[in-house]
Amino acid sequence: SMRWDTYYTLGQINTWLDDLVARHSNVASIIVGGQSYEGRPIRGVKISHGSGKRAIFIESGIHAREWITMATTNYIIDQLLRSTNTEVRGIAREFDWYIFPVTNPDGYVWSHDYARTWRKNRRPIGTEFGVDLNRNWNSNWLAHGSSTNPALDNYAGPGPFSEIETRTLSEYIRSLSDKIDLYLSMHSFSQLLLVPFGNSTQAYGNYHDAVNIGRRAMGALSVRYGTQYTTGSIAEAIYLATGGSIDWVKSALNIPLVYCYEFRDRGQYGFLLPGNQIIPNSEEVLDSIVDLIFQAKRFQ
Ligand code: 0X9
Ligand code: ZN
Repeated sequence: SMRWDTYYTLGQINTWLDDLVARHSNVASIIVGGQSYEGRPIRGVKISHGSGKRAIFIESGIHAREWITMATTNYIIDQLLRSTNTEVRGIAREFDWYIFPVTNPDGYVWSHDYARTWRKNRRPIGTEFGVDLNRNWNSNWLAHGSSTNPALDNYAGPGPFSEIETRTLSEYIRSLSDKIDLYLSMHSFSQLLLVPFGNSTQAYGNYHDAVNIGRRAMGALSVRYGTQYTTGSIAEAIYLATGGSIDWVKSALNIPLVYCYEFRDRGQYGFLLPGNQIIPNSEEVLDSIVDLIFQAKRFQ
């Protein structure tokens, strides 16, 4: 079984996930949400305690170096299947869960084997490598916080959805869009909870509800260890940045509640968050998801 004080390689995650799903085959199955440039499947797990339920979608690890996101998402999968806590068991049963811990598998492998702080995928572009998969979605593509220079970390790619990872995953998400109530995109670091959009600070549709629900959920997150998160739109809380997954999910698919987490810490360790923070980070994030769902039910 999984050790939660160390970061797993892609191979270790796959083996662990296969084993976990085999032991819970009545409710869990391996799903494939897309493909990578180097030919790896984007593997995930579906947890379902019965048909006809609304869905929650978790996308994590789109940035290769943000290792705490893959680890935390794995912990969430583990708890949804094995927790004895009443609330966690409740949310596990109430929704169909579609969870993808490593949406950029090529980049994750590269960050383990050759370059710990690699962010992008691994497609060769001339003499350079990699497109920022969180600038490549077809929502205000290239408008802000994105580069046309393939040498840079925020290179948006030659066009919207030019990358097989974003193209295949977005089609998979679209195929489920009618049933998704909540979409979560997991990143690190800075301790933020972001709502769309990345191109303007203007409020939209249910912006105020989304922010209020998010703020209360970050209150729930802080209870266990005192960790403070800031909630706001991408544009107001960090920087203008377009072509990200949550903007596309919100604008193209109209999913009601859409958030991007930026996990621990606030920069002391940054992307190199020590393994002994995997459990506390995961516990507080799961606390916040329980609260988000509790609120979202009242909101609908
Ligand atoms: O810049 C990003 O892609 C994210 N921050 S990170 O440090 N993890 O790279 C923020 C993404 C916000 N979401 C969108 N722009 N849609
Ligand atoms: Zn990121």
